[in-house]
Amino acid sequence: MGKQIVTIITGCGGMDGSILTEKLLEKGHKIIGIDKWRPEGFYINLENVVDDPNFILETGDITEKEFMARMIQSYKPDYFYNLAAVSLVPESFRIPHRVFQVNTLAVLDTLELLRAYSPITRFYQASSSEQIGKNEEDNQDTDSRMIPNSPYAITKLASYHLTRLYREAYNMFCVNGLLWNHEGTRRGQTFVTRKISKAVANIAKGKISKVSLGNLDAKRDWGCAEDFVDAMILMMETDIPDDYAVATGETHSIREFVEEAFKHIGMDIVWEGKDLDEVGRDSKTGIIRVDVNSLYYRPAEVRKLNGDSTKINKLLGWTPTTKFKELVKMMVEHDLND
Ligand code: F7E
Repeated sequence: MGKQIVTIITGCGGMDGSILTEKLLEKGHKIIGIDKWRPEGFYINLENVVDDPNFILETGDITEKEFMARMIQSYKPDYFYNLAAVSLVPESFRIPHRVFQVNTLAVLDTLELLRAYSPITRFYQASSSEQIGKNEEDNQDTDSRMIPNSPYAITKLASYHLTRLYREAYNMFCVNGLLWNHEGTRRGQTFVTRKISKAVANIAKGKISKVSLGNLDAKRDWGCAEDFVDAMILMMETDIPDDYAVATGETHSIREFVEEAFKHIGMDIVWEGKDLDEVGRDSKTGIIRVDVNSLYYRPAEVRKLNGDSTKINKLLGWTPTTKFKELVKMMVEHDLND
């Protein structure tokens, strides 16, 4: 039997981190999961793996260099997936300095530590379609002009280039997964898709009467987290390190997501009014089920994202299995049964 593969995953308790942990445990890896300390019982997404003998949870903060040095020096991982981040875009307008520390400086420190102590480790950086920002062209990919439009996007763009540079300058195996929005039943409820699916389910259960949202006209290319995690693994297991765009190629507005989600509880939403006065009513009863609250507007918005994953499809054979309609259905049904 060969040596067991050792993999560090930062942000292992998040949506992507927990899915990746499960998939790599199935492949026989020993997983060192790094996440911030949280009160006992809070790692809901890790329920399936906490008792696995091949899973070690290391609580700590990726901005603490001594902690990260200890992780890298003691485990000397074969693979390092950096999925930890402040990932909610509005948060980056509120606490930009902290977001730079987590999303950029910690990445720089990690790359430096790997270069010094474990240069053969393969490194994955969770890059983001938000980096494309104000560039609204169709079929965006890694070659698109990047015009980041939030502190979050700027931190991710800096880390994207650091990752590319360490690959080119030091010949390290460093890859960027430029991932468009990806969602699922483990998605946090502050992100718009899960906020909607959860609210629709709670409306059906009679727990709440409506959901309040921000910009209904922003468009996103939403894929399924499980598919996108498969893409990460492919990028890390191929021979040549590179950067890849991962998207479904379909783009839909928040408004369309709302309409599609309500259909699953038998409601058709009809819109009336404009901007902050817009509401969505149940077509049968006239009851307001959606309204708009300026609280959820951002100081600067990314209006349209639409990715093109031709490169990863051609080179690594990746293709999305779940697109918009199935994704909405899966999320609403899950929340209805919750
Ligand atoms: O917003 C609009 C909002 O927060 C999507 C992160 O994973 O994907 C994600 O970033 C859109 C925006 O995701 C609400 O203005 C309307 O236009 O679900 P979101 P995001 O900002 O696109 C990228 C790829 C990442 O890398 C990020 O880490 O929906 N919107 N009303 C709303 N958004 C939220 N959160 N809440 C609302 O009530």
